[in-house]
Amino acid sequence: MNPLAAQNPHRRYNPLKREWVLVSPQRTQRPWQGQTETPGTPAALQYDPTCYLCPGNERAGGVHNPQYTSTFVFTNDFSALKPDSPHFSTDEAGKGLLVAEGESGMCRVLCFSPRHDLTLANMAVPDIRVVVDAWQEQYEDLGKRDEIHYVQIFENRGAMMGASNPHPHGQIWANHSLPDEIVSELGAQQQYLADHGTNLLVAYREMESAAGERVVLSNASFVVVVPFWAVWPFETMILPTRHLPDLAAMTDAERNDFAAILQAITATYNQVFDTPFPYSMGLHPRPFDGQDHPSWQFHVHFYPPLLRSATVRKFMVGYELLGSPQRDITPETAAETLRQAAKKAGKL
Ligand code: H2U
Ligand code: ZN
Repeated sequence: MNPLAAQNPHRRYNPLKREWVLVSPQRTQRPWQGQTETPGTPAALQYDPTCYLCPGNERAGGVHNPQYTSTFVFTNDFSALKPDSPHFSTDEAGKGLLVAEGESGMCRVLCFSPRHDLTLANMAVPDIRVVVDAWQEQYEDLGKRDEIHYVQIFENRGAMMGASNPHPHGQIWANHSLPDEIVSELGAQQQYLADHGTNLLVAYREMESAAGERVVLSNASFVVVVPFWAVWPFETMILPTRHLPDLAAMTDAERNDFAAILQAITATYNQVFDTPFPYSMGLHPRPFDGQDHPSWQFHVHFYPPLLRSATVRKFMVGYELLGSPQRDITPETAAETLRQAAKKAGKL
């Protein structure tokens, strides 16, 4: 990394979204008298009679969960998408200004464990492997439907990220049109392959492994890096060590390694400020639209909001809404902090 970048304002290019982020390392000492958050506390009960995700309990609408003993998936009772939603397209007066399209799809909730008090960070790796298998089943089950072209698997962790419940769970939204993030990542990866004859994220992972300064964790099949272009203070990506389009293409050993790296990075996050670390996390497999997408590389994004302590979060406001995203601590400094946390967590 150019030493000038460690001390001076600069912008970094995100080749995966073809956007820029402003980095202002000289700003990390500024005082904070603004909003503080209540740090998350771990759930204390193994079974919570008031939790709508615990086994046997009643959900909205009066359905009872089964006495599940492993993972459990159900259709979201408040789905944002419906499978039978009509397809239509409107463009008022043909001016391209008032454009709308019908959108169909399905939303599901996946409980990672019957235990209310667990999280990915303190689940056993073989139990996370069961979650990985459930994700893969969902990816294929939803993706193979004609009306589904993308399967977005994600987890909101912690009240700060809008998670409605501490019970370990994630969501799956599957829909007909490709979401904007996917359109943007797909376009960039296709263009990169056309221009360079190599996969963007495969080449990027190789560079990061060789440089080492932004690598947080790794195992035989996956590497966790703070992306060179990270926007959130402790943002990370999980990248495979070989070209891997989606979950279905993972070998048995890779699924175990994927489970292990998920456990390691979430446990690492919890050590950064010694608090349950909130985040939004999501899997980005290739679109499931009948095309091959040779340019696409499977990856995972972690977007945690915390900035300098358990109670001070980063806000995406002002210049970030009106100009471009901005960060203070450099990705290299964040990676060093995360490596220290990984050591504390016994993962390095
Ligand atoms: P989040 O914690 O990420 O919000 O996910 C929980 C989901 O569970 C949320 O999308 C659904 C909400 O719609 N839900 C049900 O499907 N049934 C319920 O009884 C409550 C919540
Ligand atoms: Zn529960």
